Amino acid sequence: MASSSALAVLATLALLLSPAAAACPQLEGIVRSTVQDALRQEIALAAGLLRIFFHDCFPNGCDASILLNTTSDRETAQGPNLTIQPRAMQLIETIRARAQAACGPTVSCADITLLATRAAVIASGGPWFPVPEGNLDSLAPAAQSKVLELPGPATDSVSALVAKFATRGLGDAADLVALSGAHTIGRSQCSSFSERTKRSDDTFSKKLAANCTKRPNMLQNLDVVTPDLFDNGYFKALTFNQGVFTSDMALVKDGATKGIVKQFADSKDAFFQQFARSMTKLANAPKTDGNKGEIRRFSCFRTNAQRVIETIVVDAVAEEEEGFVASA
Ligand SMILES: *[C@@H]1O[C@H](CO)[C@@H](O)[C@H](O)[C@H]1NC(C)=O
Ligand SMILES: *[C@@H]1O[C@H](CO)[C@@H](O)[C@H](O)[C@H]1NC(C)=O
Ligand SMILES: CC(=O)N[C@H]1CO[C@H](CO)[C@@H](O)[C@@H]1O
Repeated sequence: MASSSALAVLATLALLLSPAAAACPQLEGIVRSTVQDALRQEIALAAGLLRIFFHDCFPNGCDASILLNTTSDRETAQGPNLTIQPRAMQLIETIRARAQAACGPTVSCADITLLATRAAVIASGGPWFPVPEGNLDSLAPAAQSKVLELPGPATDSVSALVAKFATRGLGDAADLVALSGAHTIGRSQCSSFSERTKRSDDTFSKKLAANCTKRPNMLQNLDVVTPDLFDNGYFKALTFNQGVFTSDMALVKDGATKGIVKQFADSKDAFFQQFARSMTKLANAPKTDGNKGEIRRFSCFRTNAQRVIETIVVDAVAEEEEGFVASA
């Protein structure tokens, strides 16, 4: 009796804590093993997932709108998009297919994006953080005006960045500094920091420029201390003036943020605590029209309606072709 009511309490707690886990008990294991296997093949996928998480949640809340890629208004064709990795997008879709095979269409691509990003942070050595579940998948890409509000690597000053982040519920300078700490496992194309290397002539900038001249398509590590490990090496590098982006260097120069950079360089725990808080805030970024949408059932890359239209078109073409063959 006592134990069955204890079980009931536990079951209720589990429901409260995690609706997705209740709908699909295998989900967590599927996410963890798929992400770990993928990172063993290609460690840069962790940075790719973080990038997708950020670019999905910042414009209009976490709704997997960035993954929709069949129409010309897709977000990956707009603005600051060059660092969205197709293979990281594919990893999210692979998890969706596996979760759906195990549990039916119970988990959205938006939730999978959050869970996969957290799994990648943990697999790289970083902290766990709570994420909201039950996010629905959007029926269309986010408006271009919202996508263009994403911060760029080169152009924004610290005060402009803090103001931008504040519009998404991330109003503390510590949020900006901690989320920039995702660069601890980040990679970048040369074009994203050519501005910085053109304007500076210190040894580090010269080395960056020389590497890019030699191999223009290389991916530069953003944490030059411990590139594959989620730790506070990025902040240590900043204190040696070895930040790759102009916006990285600005953090260690600006009065509003340099003390926080120093604090995180000195204490991995301080960084992890703030990073976890800020990631949860970003995962709860505002959605203009509330939590509206669907659970994508066929692919994270298209809405269910698009799939139905495509199927009708394909069937119609197939019938026409059959008719053609029959009459030939
Ligand atoms: C959408 O993205 C996936 C993953 O990158 C890719 O495999 C697919 O070809 C893309 N589809 C279109 C229409 O661009
Ligand atoms: C430039 O390339 C060399 C050789 O790959 C590498 O060891 C070095 O760390 C790179 N420099 C920077 C600043 O990343
Ligand atoms: C990878 C990708 O889709 N890049 C696009 C980013 O957006 C610009 C326009 O802003 C396009 O020209 C690129 O093709």
